[in-house]
Amino acid sequence: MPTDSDCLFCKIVAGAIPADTVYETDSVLAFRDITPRATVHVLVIPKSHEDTLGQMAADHPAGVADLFAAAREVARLEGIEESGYRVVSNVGADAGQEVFHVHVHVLGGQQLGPVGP
Ligand code: IU
Repeated sequence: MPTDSDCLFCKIVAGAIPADTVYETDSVLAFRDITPRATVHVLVIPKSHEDTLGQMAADHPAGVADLFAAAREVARLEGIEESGYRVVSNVGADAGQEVFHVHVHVLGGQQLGPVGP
């Protein structure tokens, strides 16, 4: 499995940095964001390192499908599947991507504002 020794999320996958895991499969890990921006704020990441969702969509589209399936499962486990939730990924600098290991944010548990800048 490709890893990047300098990557924070690869270190979480390896267990070298602790995380509050809420869901895990062979290919995906979901854990609570350390700075939650909503009542529920969980990050879903592939265990295999890729920098951005855009790159992953080009290189490994089946893995992108796995991420979204896991996001739905996180929503079910967190009890927000019926009330609604947001799945969002920042891709690159203008979007404000801080960690260059693919992740989708699962946000919910409250009324969310409009998507925008
Ligand atoms: P972004 O889409 O790359 O901006 O999101 C990165 C997220 O990773 C952000 O919401 C951080 O709060 C979160 N995070 C984390 O959960 N644990 C960490 O140790 C670090 C960042 I650094």
